[in-house]
Amino acid sequence: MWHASVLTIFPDVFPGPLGASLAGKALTAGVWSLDVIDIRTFATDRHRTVDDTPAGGGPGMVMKPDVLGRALDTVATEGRPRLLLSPRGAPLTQARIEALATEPGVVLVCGRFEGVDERVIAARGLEEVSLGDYVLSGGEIAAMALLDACVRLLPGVMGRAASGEEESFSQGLLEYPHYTRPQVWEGRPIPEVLLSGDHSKIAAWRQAEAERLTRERRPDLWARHSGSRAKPARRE
Ligand code: JBK
Repeated sequence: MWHASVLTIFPDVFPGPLGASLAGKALTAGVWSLDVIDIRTFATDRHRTVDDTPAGGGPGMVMKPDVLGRALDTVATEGRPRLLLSPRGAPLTQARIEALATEPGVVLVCGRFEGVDERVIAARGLEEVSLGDYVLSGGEIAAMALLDACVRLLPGVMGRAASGEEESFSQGLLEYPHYTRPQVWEGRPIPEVLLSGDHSKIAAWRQAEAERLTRERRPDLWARHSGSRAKPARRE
């Protein structure tokens, strides 16, 4: 069974929204399992200290390597990658999520404070991965996002609806626009082609719309998509 271990100082926030979604049903159904490890239980002092001031000075606090190291050493990793959710990591992509979903599972470390002592990252082989270039107050929400993205790919979690979506994403394009009844809403009609019943015309329209949206909104994705299609090199 695909197995996730999450190390956090806020164990109560798990499974959080994962418990309500498809991922939650799959968890109950035994498609995957989740164990949440409270890092604080590995502190040894009276105050259960998990952080300390940064060496060299400066603002904020740093997660102590000894406490996190002990917590990690209780997790039977068994071929699962150990990931630290961190803005310093490589941005997660659908391709990486697909790879993680085919692993035996993941071990996720949620950082808090200004960071995690560099030595425990090195000593326990933590790979930093990021949700995006913005500041969160900790890795918990990022860990939930990663888990949601992986779990929906596990066999039997989603029906056919998912596969189509994935296909369009792995094509490297944004989704085409969607419509449903009523046929006219607040004076806005559904595009005529979608009511034509001409399936090849509909497919062509959707492809063109997906390409237009990607060009307009995500020039980065568009450059990769259009650059990756085998086009004869232009000679000048
Ligand atoms: C960020 O995964 N992240 O992107 C992440 C994790 C923890 C703190 C952060 O600020 N961006």
